[in-house]
Amino acid sequence: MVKKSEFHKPLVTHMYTADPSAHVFEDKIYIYGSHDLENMGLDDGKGDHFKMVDYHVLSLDDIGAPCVDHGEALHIKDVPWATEQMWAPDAAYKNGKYYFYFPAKDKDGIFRIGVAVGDKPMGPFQAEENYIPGSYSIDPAVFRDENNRSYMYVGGMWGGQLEKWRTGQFVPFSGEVGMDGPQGDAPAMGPYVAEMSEDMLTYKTAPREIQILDEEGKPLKASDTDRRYFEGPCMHKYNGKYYLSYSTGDTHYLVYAEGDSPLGPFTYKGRILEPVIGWTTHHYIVEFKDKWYLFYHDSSMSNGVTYLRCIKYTELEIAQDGTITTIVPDQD
Ligand code: FUB
Repeated sequence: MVKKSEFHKPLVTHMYTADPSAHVFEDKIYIYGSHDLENMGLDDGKGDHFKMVDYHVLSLDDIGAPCVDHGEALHIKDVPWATEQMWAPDAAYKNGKYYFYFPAKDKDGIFRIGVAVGDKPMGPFQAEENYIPGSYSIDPAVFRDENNRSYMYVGGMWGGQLEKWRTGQFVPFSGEVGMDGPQGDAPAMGPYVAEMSEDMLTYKTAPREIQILDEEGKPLKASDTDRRYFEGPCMHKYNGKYYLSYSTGDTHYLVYAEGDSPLGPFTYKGRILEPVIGWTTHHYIVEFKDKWYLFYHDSSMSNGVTYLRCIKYTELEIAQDGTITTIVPDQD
């Protein structure tokens, strides 16, 4: 079954926002996302036109309530190791502290994942001196399981540099964007997952690749661009099963896969959101007051400019067996 999205208004209109993650802290929904800036540049296929430099935290007291902008929570000038491109972030809470996770390029132009710590869900956050050792690529998403173990999912193809790490070492792009990853019938790359250490500041285990399988138990192929992983991982748990959802990038779908462990493997299940206005699609799935919501973005507020996006949300229908009703976004 397919349904149309219900809430299709930008969360805020005084600035461009993107890449939402959403968490229920202190009985409100806090939204952690990117802050898009005008005049960021031309699209070179490597994502260089996304030149964001800071983050604002947003919150909703309730569904349908006005969205509050809590102001700047972190700026790149306060992150000692970062040089540019503060992309999709996430946040987590543990033992009285809030942890804000974000990707940025280091002094060698390599995407790393940083962490900044605060006392309140809206920040401000104090960045650690260095990035998380052993971290790379983009789009961190942290999931805390019921046994209190936390996992970080990361990875973005092309501009997000995931395929540069196929050998375990950073290998610069050889030429055309998109040609350094697996091709044709070869297994597509998956996102990477690492368990977080007790203090939430480092990885307890080295990042390892997640397998996403088709209905026959075979790895999705690189050529299967409607279903294979591209970027923007998110993890939610429903009735004891784990659901990895993500963007398919150049085919512009949000899709999901089901598994029995937070480490995978996962089996492809279906689509969550049909393509939105704009190139990128990025989301987060969160439960609030016994209902489920999809936070996502599109480029409607800028009439389609790829890097000028706005965060929106809508209710998600999830059946008892975990099946998610596909949403068709409003095209305005
Ligand atoms: O905002 C920059 C990048 O665009 C994000 O990291 C990706 O997920 C895509 O939304």
